Amino acid sequence: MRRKEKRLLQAVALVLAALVLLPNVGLWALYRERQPDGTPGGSGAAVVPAAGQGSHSRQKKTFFLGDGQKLKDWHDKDSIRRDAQRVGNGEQGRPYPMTDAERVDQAYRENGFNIYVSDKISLNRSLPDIRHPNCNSKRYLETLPNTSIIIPFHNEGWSSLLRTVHSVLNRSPPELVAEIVLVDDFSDREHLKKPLEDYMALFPSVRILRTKKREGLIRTRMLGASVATGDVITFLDSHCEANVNWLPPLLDRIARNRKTIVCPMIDVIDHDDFRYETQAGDAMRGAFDWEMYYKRIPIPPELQKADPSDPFESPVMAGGLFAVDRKWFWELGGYDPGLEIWGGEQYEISFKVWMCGGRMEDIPCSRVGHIYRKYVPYKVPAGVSLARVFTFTWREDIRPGDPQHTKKFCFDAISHTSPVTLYDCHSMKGNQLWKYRKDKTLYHPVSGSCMDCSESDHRIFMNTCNPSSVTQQWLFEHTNSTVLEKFNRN
Ligand code: LR7
Ligand code: MN
Repeated sequence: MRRKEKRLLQAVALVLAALVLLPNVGLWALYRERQPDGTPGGSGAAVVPAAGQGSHSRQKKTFFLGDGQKLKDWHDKDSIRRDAQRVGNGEQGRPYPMTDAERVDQAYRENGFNIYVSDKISLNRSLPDIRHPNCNSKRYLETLPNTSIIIPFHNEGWSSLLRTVHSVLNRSPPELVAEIVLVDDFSDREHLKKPLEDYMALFPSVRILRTKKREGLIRTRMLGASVATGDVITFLDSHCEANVNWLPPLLDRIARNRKTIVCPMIDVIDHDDFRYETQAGDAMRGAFDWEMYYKRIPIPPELQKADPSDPFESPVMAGGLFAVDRKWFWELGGYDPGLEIWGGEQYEISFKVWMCGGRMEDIPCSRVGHIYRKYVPYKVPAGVSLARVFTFTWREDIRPGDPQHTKKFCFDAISHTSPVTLYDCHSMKGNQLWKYRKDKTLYHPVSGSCMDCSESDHRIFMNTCNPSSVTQQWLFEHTNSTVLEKFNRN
């Protein structure tokens, strides 16, 4: 009887121990799954050197995650060494010494950046490694998903497009690049036709697709995504330069959690002299203002990572440069195909990923340069509206016109007796600030008067506030009563 009990106890203890300790099953696996971050992006903490490989060993070290997944140093040391030795125009991301002849307006006209300068810089130019020093010692999963790299373009410059492709081929482990898909959005420049096809024939991993009419960047990206064969799809703009070891840190995060969309840090390639540098303030979170304009705002101190080279969450992405698990992209419904030409899609995908149980991260150890144009060079077909796709209707200025608020005129008043005029909205309140009052008058704090309507000719002007005057009573339709009540209480 007692021996039987003892055996039973032993068996129970064994099962419990197995549950706790065995990799990939039981409590440990459960615990791992519940860590929202997974293990830190290949950083030292959860990593132990494999047995028998002392830290002084000169050979490539193998590292294991706690559950036996191997980690490796993905840096291509040879290519880094070769890059470091390069000299010449624009090498090491240095500014090209522009001459007056290159400074002319004509150089910018077709692309919004200086194509003369771009043409003078090697397609294989070297870039400065401006990553945080900790990135040098980060290890990523030895087995990573591969990716299709999708590059939409419309009338892109020859050298800027080719440099994008070259930088990807030069700085990505070949086994991780399933293909590069160039998707031409109905360009009409000659160099993007046969010459591009002949050139790219030299690179077996590059495919060219073309839309049948001008689709805009969103549907063009979707066309690329629809033919992609990689586990992951990575989108780039057509005037980018991938920096050292940019790809493994992105794919590693997706391998650990397939619902993570990851963005590299976007560096600035100057549109004049092509120097390569970080954006002002470098690591910031994505945000947007009341006009739906994309902004970058500092990370609050309490959310800053102990190691600034670790991935951090961002509410919205800049839009053009990111990697996403291919199946997850389609589970999210891709992009809304009704989005025209340019804009808005970065919010759509960002909102969807957060609302559907995914997450979005910026990856400081992955850096890609982007040419920020001086102006938009391409035409938007007639009849296509680029109106922002989302609007917030509650403001303290008043914008008459269509309900989408695409017209940017506001009611403006300059004095306590002046006519009410329409003026370009400046969003700085002041003369365009109106207060809704309980007595249904529209009060203008700057002039100290109310909006009035003349009974004879219906012109609108400012007048001393008189709540009992019928010509100062305004009917508010579609009001947000919660906001109004709160406002009136204060
Ligand atoms: O009709 C078009 N068809 C296209 O194929 C218009 C553009 N394009 C291509 C174009 O060649 C380029 O490769 O689409 C890509 C993006 O167009 P850009 O470079 O004119 O746009 P941008 O750099 O000003 O735009 C930023 O915001 C856009 C909003 O729709 C997209 O999300 C871009 O991808 C995005 N770029 C970035 O996020 C890079 C960082 C800049 C920022 C912010
Ligand atoms: Mn761009």
